[in-house]
Amino acid sequence: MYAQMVDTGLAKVEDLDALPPAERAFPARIDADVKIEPQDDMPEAYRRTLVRQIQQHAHSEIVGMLPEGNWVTRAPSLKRKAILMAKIQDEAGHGLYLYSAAETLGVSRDAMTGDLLAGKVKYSSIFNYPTLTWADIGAIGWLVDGAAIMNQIPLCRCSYGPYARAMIRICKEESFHQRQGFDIMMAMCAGTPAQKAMAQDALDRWWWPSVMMFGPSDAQSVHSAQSARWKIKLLSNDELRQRFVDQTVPQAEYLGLRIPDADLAWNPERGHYDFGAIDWDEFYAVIKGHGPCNRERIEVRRKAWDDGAWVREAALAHAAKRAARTDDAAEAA
Ligand code: FAQ
Repeated sequence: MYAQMVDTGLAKVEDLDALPPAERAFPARIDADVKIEPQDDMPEAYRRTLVRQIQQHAHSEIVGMLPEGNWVTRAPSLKRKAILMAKIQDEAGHGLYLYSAAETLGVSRDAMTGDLLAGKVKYSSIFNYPTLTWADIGAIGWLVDGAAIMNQIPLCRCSYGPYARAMIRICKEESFHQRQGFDIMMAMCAGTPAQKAMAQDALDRWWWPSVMMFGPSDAQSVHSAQSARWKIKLLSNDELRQRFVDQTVPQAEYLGLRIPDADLAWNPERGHYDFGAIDWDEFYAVIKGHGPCNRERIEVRRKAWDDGAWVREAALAHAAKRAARTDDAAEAA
């Protein structure tokens, strides 16, 4: 549903003639939509930007499993439990594709995890909010996966090959996730008044954090201009946010739910919904580590990393033994 609907927004990059000849090759490739591959020459700043964004994205997928994992044991039926477990497993897979894509840029997974645990890199603000009721699982699928798809479809066409290719499969799976969330919301909205009230409460709490997920306004976004020039970003934070609002409002109407924004109104001149002011103080507090669940999320990741140390050690020892056996066999032959 979603994956096919999002315009990828490719744009021209810059005036190549204005650059010294030695610096034209890279932007010319970008301009011609030739993918940049790991072995290609690339400006160091391009590499660093990708490492930052892709690892932040990977960490988000992994940390994003935690709010939902909280509900595996409490899902209301066996079927819902199985669906939720499959979704959470998908998110783990997304994290792995993305860590692998970042590794092609010469950064190790250990280093990326170290940076996350040391608070040097971010993960998505949205995963610092708690999941209080089952309806929150519906709201996450509907809104958070819906917002993630809106942002990620253009990334399938971004300039870095391994990232773009990883995003194709991720987007297909996110489409399924969005539908399962909407399905939970439909069931709750067609249920008892108490269930519908629970769905409304989840929308009330998840709406604004979902709108914030797209990042700061274009005027405040520090990386956007350069990332757009490199075709890492094909649509701006505000463009994507507007598309998300436009697409989601009719869905809320279909569910019979009210979006918690008194200023939300269709603007026929713009052909878009106008919406109210975003609480940027809240956004910046959350990304600086002061959201409701930041500390808890990092503690869980740290424990998982520490508890898994013996598995990594065993896997390395096993790989070393196998390599030694292969060498011995080659020498004997
Ligand atoms: N949260 O200059 P910009 C998902 C930071 S996946 C935290 O605009 P940029 C799947 C930004 O890093 C969700 N930090 O930055 C799922 C920068 O700080 P830095 C993740 C944020 O990179 C669903 C500073 O603010 N998706 O949900 C956020 O050009 C359900 C200035 O911002 C991706 O990562 C934020 N929301 O644009 C899983 C997509 N926004 O790094 C489980 C790929 C901004 O200088 C369950 N990433 N910041 O310290 C992107 O598209 C971009 O990186 C943006 C930010 C759009 C997120």
